[in-house]
Amino acid sequence: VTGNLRIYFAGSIRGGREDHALYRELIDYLGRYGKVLTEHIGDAELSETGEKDVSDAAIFERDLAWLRSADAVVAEVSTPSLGVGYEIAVAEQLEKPILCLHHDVRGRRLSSMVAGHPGLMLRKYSDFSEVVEHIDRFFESTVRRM
Ligand code: 6K6
Repeated sequence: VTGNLRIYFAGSIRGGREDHALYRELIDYLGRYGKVLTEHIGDAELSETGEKDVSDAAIFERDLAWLRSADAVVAEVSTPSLGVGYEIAVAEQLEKPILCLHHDVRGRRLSSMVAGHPGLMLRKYSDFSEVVEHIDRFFESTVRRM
């Protein structure tokens, strides 16, 4: 697996920031496979209100351009987020390899639109070593074959 992929990481912003530290760790780990285009998602300073000087329209435009240019998409879906759900659907239309990661500890049930999708690669994990295995397998099998 090469280390120079373009990776789009999706994680909740306005859906809630309680997992931001986890996003940071995932983004750091993904760095071994390439460039994570959306590094700001792990930023502790980024609140639910978000980057003050950037308009919603500018964010949408920038994020869709990144998504189009990405070699792979990794979505952390544990905190429900309209933006993450939308990005998964767009990535699917663009035929990108997508890995959805669900932290299986809080008892909050995942949307049927993700949990029930037969063609979506969804992996549950309960600790960091498990999530890392899912990521490694995704890049070693799925992404490399694309
Ligand atoms: C600027 C102004 C207000 O908020 C900001 C910063 N916001 C964002 N910056 C970058 N990407 C964003 C921002 N808001 C949403 N996204 C994209 O949607 C990210 O790629 C996330 O994966 C996803 C989060 O969606 P919500 O619905 O939880 O916000």
